[in-house]
Amino acid sequence: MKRIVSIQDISCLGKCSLTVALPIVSAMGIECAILPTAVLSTHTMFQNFTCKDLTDQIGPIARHWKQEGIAFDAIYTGYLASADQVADVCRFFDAFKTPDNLIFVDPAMADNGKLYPAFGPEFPAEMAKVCAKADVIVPNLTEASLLTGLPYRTEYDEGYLRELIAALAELGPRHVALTGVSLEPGKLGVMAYDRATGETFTYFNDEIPVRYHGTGDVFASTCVGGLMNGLNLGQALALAADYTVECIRLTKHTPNSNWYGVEFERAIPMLLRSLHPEGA
Ligand code: PXL
Repeated sequence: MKRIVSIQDISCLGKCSLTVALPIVSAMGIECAILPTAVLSTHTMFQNFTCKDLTDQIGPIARHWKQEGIAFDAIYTGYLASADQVADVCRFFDAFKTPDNLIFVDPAMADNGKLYPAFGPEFPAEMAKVCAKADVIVPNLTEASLLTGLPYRTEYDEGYLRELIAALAELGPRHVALTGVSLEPGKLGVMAYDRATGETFTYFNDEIPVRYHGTGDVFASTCVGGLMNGLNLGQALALAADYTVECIRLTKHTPNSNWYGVEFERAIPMLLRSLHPEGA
């Protein structure tokens, strides 16, 4: 059985980060070890959230795992607690990277043109160091602009997306998948680029005009699960996009649900049917 480790926070309530990654990756038949970066009462869109930074646990946990001879098929990072934590996460990569495993980085730090409230202006440059070590990164447009210093635009053309992707690839990752992008009204999807082959991949669904917290984490977790099940990156991105859309479709009639995340649990049967169309 394949095993990954997911390095991100536990928001105790509000369906995002580890409370999304654990069930989705597990449902896809992959063991999901966790390295919590912080424990928060809720995600940071709620007022007055509590936060215990766990930076001082990363080194000791990594050392114990090394002593036990533990290895991972993928290391999947998301929301990090602080800029100080970046060096520890990079050291974790150096300790557990092998020629065969995958470093998957969701630089979860911003959306809708703004950094998340817990981060200061120095944070994107630190997150760029994490992205530099990745095989795959999955930023949204806001994160892409903060990582590269290019302007954030809500109206754009394909040239702008290609410029962002080229600048992100310059940071160092082999694959860049820009999420939440649109090239025609009513469609929303992903544009990916493979620096080694120069190939571009796009995948779009009909846009559902509602926004939920935590859908980036649903998308990233599904993509990692797909890759660990042997899908290529294009297939994994398409599966992740379809599942995320299905979660939104199932949630959109629930009143006041935006902050509480999508009802991803209800769409797990659809995810598994898509992952195993032959019924295995
Ligand atoms: O879904 C991204 C995320 C993860 N973890 C925490 C967050 C956010 C987004 O705001 O606040 C704590």
